[in-house]
Amino acid sequence: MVYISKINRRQQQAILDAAKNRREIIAARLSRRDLIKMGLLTSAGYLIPKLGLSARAQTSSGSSFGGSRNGCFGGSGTPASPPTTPFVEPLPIMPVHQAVTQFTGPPPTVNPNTTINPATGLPYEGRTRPHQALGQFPAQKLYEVHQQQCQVSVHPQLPIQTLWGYNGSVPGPTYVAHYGEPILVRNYNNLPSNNGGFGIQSVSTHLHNGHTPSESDGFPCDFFAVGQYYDQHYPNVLAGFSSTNPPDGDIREALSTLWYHDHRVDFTSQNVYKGLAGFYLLFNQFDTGNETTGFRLPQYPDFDIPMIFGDRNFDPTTGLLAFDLANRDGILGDKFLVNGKIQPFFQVKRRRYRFRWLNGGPSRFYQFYLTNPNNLSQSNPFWVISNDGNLLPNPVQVTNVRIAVAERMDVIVDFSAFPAGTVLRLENRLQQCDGAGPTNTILAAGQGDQVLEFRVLPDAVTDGSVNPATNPHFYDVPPQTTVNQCRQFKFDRQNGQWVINNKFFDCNEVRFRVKRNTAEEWDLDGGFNWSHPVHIHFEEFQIISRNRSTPTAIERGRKDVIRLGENDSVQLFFRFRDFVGRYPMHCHNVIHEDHAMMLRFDIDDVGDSNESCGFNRR
Ligand SMILES: [Cu+2]
Repeated sequence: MVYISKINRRQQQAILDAAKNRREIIAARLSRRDLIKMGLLTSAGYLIPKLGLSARAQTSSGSSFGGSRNGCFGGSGTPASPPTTPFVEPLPIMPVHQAVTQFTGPPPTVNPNTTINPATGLPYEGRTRPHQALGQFPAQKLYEVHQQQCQVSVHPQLPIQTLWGYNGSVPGPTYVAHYGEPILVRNYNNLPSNNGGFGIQSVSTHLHNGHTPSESDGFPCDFFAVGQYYDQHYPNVLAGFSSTNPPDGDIREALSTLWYHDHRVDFTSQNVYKGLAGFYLLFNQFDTGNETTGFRLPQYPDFDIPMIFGDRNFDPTTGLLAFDLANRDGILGDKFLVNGKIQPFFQVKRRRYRFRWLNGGPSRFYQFYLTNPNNLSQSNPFWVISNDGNLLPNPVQVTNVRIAVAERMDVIVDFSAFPAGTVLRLENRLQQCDGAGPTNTILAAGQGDQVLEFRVLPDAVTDGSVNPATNPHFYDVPPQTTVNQCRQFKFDRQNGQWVINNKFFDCNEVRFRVKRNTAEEWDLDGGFNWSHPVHIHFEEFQIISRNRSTPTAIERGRKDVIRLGENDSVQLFFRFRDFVGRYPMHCHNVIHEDHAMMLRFDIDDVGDSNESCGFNRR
C-alpha cells in the first residue's frame, strides 16, 4: 500500500506537476523524434527538468508515492493509482470473433485498392503491396474488424475508461482459426480525432507468430489512416509447405496460441496500452479444442481459457488510465489486469483446465506461482504444455513459470486435487523495481502481486481431458540442419535509448537479406543491467544454446520470443521459408521497441551476409 505521509509534500507536488506536464506533451502526440528536435530530451535521452517534466531529475531518490513496494526502494516517478479492492469482479472472457458473409465496402482484391474514397480523399485501402498467396490459399472465411474508441469498466471503484478496442471489445475478440482454413480480415481504422491524452490514430495490426506473408504481417511501417481499411490474409498454413515439407508443411511446426496487437512504429506502447490487443487461437486435427479427440487437451471454450495480463497506472486525481511518455526504461503499472479487469476472480470446477497465459506488456516480467493464501507453505505444481504457442514434446511439471512480454505459456492446472471452497491465487513473485528488467529476487509466498483469484466450486464434473501426469506426447522438435548464414546482434543502450548493433530502427533501412528457404543461425547478446524479450517475426526458432548451456526443458521447443537477460548470450536456429518480404526483429518491452530497438530484415531469393558473425565470436 502507499505511504504518502513518509514522502515530502513538495516532492509529491513535483511528481504530480511532472506527470501533468508530461501528459500535455503526450496529448500533443509528440514522438521521441519530435522531442529531440524541440530540445526537450537531454543527450542521455531523459526529459529535461524544465516545467517539472522530469520528476526523477528533481528528486534525489526518484521516489514515487509507492515508496517501498515488493522490497523495491525508490521508483519511477509515477504517482500511485487510486486504491481498488481485489477480486470483486469475475474474469471476463472475450467474445469469439464471428465471420461475415461479405465485407462492408468494396470487395477484396489481390492488389491494394488505391481508388480514392470520396468520403476521405484517401485511397480506400492502406495496403501497399499485393497479396502474395491469396490465389494459392483462397479465403474460406471473412472477418471484419473496426478499431474504435469504446467505454470500458476496468474496476467498479474506478470511472469508466475511454479505451481503444477491436469491435468495441478490450481486449479484442478472440479469433478461432483452423489450419487448412485460410481467412481474410478487413481491418478498418475508425479511431476518433481526439486521442484523449495518448495513442496515435494510425495503426498496423500484427498477428504475433503467424506464418504470414509480409504484406499481411502488420509490419510497423505499414500503418494506415483513419477512414481507410487494410485487408490482411492469414493462410493458416504450416511452415515448410513450399520448401522443407511440401505440400502441407511440417506438422511439428503447428502453432496454437497466437495473439494480435497494434504495431504502429514509434507508438506501439501507447496504442497497445490503450487496449489494441487480442487472442488468435489456431486449432488442427491434434489440438482440436475437443477433449475427446486428438491430443485430448481440455475442451474449448469451457475449460480452455485465454488470459492476457497487463499492468497499468491510473491517475490518482481522475482515476483514468495514465501513460508516461517520458519513461525510457519501461513502464511498470501498479494495477494488474487480466482480460481487461483489475484483479478479477475465476470460479473453477474440480477438474483440469488449460490456461493460455500471455504477457501483454508493456514491460513487466512475471514469475507466476499458485499460492494458497490460507496455507502459504503449500506447493501447488502445474504443467507447462506449450511455449509461445508451440506445444512442447511432453508436458513439463513446474511450481512456477516466468513469462516475459509477448511470451505465451499454455499450462494445465488440475483443480481436482483441491477441496471445494479452496482459494488459490495467481501470484507474481518476481521482484522488479524498474521497467528495464527484473531483479532475480523471488519474493516470499503472499508477498508478490496477487493477479487473479481461483475459487474451487463444489459442482460435480466430468473430465475427459488427458492427464499430463501420464506423459502424453505432442509434437517432436524438428532437427537442426546446416546453416547458410550466421548473424550476430548486440542489444545495447545508447544515449538513453536502445539499439541493435549500434543502430536505431529505420523503416527504410534493410539491415540484411535472408535467402528464402535456407537455414540461419542468429547469435544475440544482451548488455548490462537490462533485460530484453526479443521477438523475431515470421519464423519460430530453436534455442541452440543459452550461455553455452543446453536450454531448459521449457525452452527446448520452438519459440518466437527470446529472453535476453543481463549479459546473456544465446544462439538461435531458424529456417526462413515460403514467403518473401519485410519483417522486423525487435525488443518486445514496447518502450524499448518505440525507442528504437528494432531492425528490418527482408527475405528474398538472393540473401546477403550483412551483420554476419565475427565480432566476439565464440
Ligand atoms: Cu528491451
